[in-house]
Amino acid sequence: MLTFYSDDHRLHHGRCELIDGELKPCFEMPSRADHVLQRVKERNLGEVRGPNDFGMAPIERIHGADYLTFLEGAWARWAAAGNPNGDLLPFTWPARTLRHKLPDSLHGQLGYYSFDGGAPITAGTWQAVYSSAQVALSAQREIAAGARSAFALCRPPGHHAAADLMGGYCYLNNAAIAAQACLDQGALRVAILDVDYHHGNGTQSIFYARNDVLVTSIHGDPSFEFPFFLGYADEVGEGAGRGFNLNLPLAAGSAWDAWGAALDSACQRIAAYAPDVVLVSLGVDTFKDDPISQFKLDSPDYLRMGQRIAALGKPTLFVMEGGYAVAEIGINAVNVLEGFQGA
Ligand code: Q9C
Ligand code: ZN
Repeated sequence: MLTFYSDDHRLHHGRCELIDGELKPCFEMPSRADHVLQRVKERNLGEVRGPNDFGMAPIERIHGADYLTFLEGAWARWAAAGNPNGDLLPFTWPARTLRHKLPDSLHGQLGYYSFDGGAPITAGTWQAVYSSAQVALSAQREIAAGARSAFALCRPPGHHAAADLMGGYCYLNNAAIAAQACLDQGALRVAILDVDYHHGNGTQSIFYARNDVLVTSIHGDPSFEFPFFLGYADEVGEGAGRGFNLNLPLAAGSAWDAWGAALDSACQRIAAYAPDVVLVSLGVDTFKDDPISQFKLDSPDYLRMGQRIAALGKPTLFVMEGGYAVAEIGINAVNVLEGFQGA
C-alpha cells in the first residue's frame, strides 16, 4: 500500500487548548504524524510519496470561497494588526439569540467561521492544511488509477470541518475533498466509514442532503462526548440524502465487542449501498489509553478492524484523522492497514 505524506504538517503546531479550565499543550501535535510515518517504514508497508499539487479547485468543491479566503489570510491580518504572541483562537460564536451576520473584525469572523475554540490558527496553519488536503487528493488519485488501497497520512485532520466551519483540530475536510474528487473522476457512489472516536460532524453536514455519498460513523455518543451537537442515531439524512447517513453512537467504555458489532452494522449498510470506493476516516482515538477519549479498543483490535473493512472487497482510501496516545498511534493506525492487507 502506498502512503502519501508531507512534512508541511510541521508548520501547524498550535500551542494551547483549554481543557477543564486550564490551558494545556495541544493534544493535536506534530509528533502524531511522525509516529505514524515511522511505523509505516518500520513495517515496510510500502513506498512513501510526497503529494502532487492539485491546486484549489478540488478544495473549492467542498469549502466556501469566503471561508477559504478567511482561513488563508487570517494570520497575516492578525500579524498586521499587532505583534501576535499567541495563536489566533476564537472566543465568541453566533449561538442562539445572536445574528448570523458576518462581521468585519478578525475576531468576529474567527467566531463566525468556527464552532469551538479547539482549532488555533498559527503562522503555518494554511500551508499545513493545504498540503494535508493535497495528501488526501494524491492518495485518491492512486485509487482512481486502480489501486486496491492507499493511505493518506493527513495532518491536520479534517472530519470536524464543515463547508465553512473549522473546529475540533480540523480546518479542511480532507476526506470530503477526496470523496468529491472520486465522484468528479467518475465514481457514482462513495461510502465513508468514519471510525474516529468523535462524530465527524463536518463530513455528515457536507453530505447530509446527498445520496451519492453514504456517510457512516461509529463514535462516542454526543449526549456525553464532543462534538455534543451532532452525531445522534436519529440523524438519517434529509431530502435526497434521507437514508444515506448512519450514526452508530456508543456508550463510554465501549470495547471491541460493542465496537466490532457496530462495525458490522456499518459494513452491512455499506455493502448494500454498493459503492465504487470506500473512504475510511481513520482516527485511532478509540484506543484504551487515548488521553481525551473513553473507548477501550486495544492494539490487536485494529488488525480486526482492517480485516473487516477488507471484507467489503472495495477499493479503499484511508485518510488519517485523530488519535492522541502519541506513542501508540503509529502501531494502531498501521495495524488497521496491515489487517486490511493481510485479509
Ligand atoms: N476534554 C479529532 O479527533 N476537544 N478531533 C476535546 C477534551 C476536541 C478531536 C476536549 C476534540 C477534537 C480529529
Ligand atoms: Zn477524534
